[in-house]
Amino acid sequence: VGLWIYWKAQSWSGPGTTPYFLEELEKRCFSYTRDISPVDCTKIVEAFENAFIFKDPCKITEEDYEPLLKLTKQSIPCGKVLLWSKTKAMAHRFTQQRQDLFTLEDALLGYLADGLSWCGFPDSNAMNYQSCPTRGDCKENPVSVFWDVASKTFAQGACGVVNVLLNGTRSNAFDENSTFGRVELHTLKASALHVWLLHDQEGEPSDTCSGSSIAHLESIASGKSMTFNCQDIKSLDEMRV
Ligand code: C8R
Repeated sequence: VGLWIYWKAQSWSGPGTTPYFLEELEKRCFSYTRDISPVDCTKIVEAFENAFIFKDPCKITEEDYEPLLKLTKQSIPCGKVLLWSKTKAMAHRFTQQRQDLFTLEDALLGYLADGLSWCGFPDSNAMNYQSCPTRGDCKENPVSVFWDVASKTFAQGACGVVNVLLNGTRSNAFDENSTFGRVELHTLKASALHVWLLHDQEGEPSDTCSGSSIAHLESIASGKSMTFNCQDIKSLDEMRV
């Protein structure tokens, strides 16, 4: 019973570290950088590991990821960034077809971490393969802090027209609490924001460009002196970027 209580006390509500986490990072790094010359994947994997190893998984800071960010810096041409919220698969399908357009997962940093889970312990160099904290357990966990700082860095680097693919089948297509609404939008320094609001082929849309959540987004964009545009679309084929 004592052991069970100890076990319960130690467990977080998210999935544990992905098996072979470091090997997976290394594999992804090599495959991404095959044709790019001066990238040191060993260094990159080390920097990733050092961000959370031997640390309390509820006390991770953006600074912990600084060395990794430095090693994976990339600049994306103006007008070629695609942000998304609640449309991950669609956004990636689109950038697969359009090799000149980039989501964060098409950049090295996002490519490395996409779909993975990771965390450690304060007093050991082991990784926790049993469970990792989610935002509900504690906000400053390795995965949440990573996506926040990666998204912030990605959005900061965007210039010209920034495209964002939002989900029109949700009642609030623009969600202030999403990474897009909470982090990316506020750090953008681009000149314009183009919203593509994707609806179902059939069925009534839940939210449209004339709805209140998009109006709210427009007011935030205007406050940042960004030109604003929104287009309701029923298929990715209508996305003319
Ligand atoms: N971005 C955020 N989160 C990301 C991500 C990414 O690129 N890639 C992955 N796998 N994740 P959501 P959002 C994971 O609610 O919150 C960037 C994280 O675990 O549908 O608005 C990207 O540039 C994260 O908690 O979208 C994009 O523009 C969820 O997926 C926004 O931020 C977030 O899924 C999307 O973030």
